[in-house]
Amino acid sequence: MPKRRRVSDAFEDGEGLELQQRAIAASWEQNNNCLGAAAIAAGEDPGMCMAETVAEYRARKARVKKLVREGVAVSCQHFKELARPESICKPEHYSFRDSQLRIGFANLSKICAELQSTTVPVVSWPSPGCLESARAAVRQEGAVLLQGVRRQEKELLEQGKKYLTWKASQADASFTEYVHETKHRHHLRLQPSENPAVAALFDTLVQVAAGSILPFVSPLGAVVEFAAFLTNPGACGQPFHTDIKDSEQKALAPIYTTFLFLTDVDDESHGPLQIAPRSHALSRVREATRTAALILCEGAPGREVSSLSKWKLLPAKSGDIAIYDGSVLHRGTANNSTRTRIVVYLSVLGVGTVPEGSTYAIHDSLLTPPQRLGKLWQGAGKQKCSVQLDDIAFAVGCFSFVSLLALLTRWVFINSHFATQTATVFINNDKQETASSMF
Ligand SMILES: O=C(O)CCC(=O)C(=O)O
Repeated sequence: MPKRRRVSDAFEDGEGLELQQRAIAASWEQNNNCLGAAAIAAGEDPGMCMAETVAEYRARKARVKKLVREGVAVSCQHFKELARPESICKPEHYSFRDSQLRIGFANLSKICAELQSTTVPVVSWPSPGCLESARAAVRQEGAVLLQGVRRQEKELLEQGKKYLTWKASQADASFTEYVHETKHRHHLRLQPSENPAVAALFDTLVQVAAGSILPFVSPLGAVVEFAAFLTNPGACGQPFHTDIKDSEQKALAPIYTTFLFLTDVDDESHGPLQIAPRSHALSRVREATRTAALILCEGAPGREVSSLSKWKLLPAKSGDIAIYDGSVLHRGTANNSTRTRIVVYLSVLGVGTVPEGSTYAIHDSLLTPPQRLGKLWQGAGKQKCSVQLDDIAFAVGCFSFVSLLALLTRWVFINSHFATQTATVFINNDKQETASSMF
């Protein structure tokens, strides 16, 4: 009789990992304290599902949002200066302006055709000017895939993968977060102190985020998400969505997510991340692009449309990193393979009014006090950071500039973690309109 494998045996080899993932997926379906338990029992899609009760979930979300609003959000009032042409640091704001709601049919067909052949830029790392290219891609297209950026760190990637697999097998309410298309997916809040590999992954993500998107969020940009996604075999594709809601509010702080792959995503069956280029809030063609994207999805944002496979970030090897703007349309696609896709990610919120909609998948300990990118980068592993010297000078410059500004004003309270709280004013004077959400 063949030996029955136990979940705890599963770390030994690749097959074990796969077996374990299947076991996790099965137990997740049957045993968690799930809002959709009745739906599951009836064999239906559970919809919103998590390992905590509704009351616990609401209380935790209220707490996290309060901490983000009061602890992380920073007034732009004193950083107006940063927007001056001579300044080295120009933090961005979302602006849901767009004049393109009446696009006209001919134009729309043209945009659809163009969009179908558009891909998310891929930047090889290292390569001359890779940082500038990455920033330009995020600004113009809403996302970038950095190929090669951390592929050398094989041991860390392997340790991270094993630890997260183990953690998923113990999923409970204290670290399980909501995720779209829950079935066969895990979304786990992390904290650096829980495991050395998680701490090292946090540092890696901080270094890459600081090296690339710091100019968009300023050194005051704060970590508002640090979590992992495990997408098991059998997971369905998510609908296209944005991580933040459209808003009439002015000077909304942007969110950027740095997404590190711990497993290879070689082809479409492995559940790649898919992103609609130019659909982010800072895109000049946002509304037209979103309309076109919906048309191209044949009216169903979760539908698999072969002509849009160019939007899938492929291939992504373990150690590659995607960076995307939280306002861009994106989704996790179906995992039709036998391989679990494992990703760890960090999201950073810039300065301005806190946007609604983000899951804010973060452990409380990272919000008390808030972890600011400038300070984190100054501390952890700056010496290891593979960014160019001018970026170091840039960040240090920004940091000193902001510090000086902060010291000169009575309004700003500095504590040892560089936390500030004041009223909200905005930097850019762009007219802002609400654009209705398509998806
Ligand atoms: O798993 C992915 O590729 C994307 C996940 C995502 O966007 C989400 O769950 O909100």
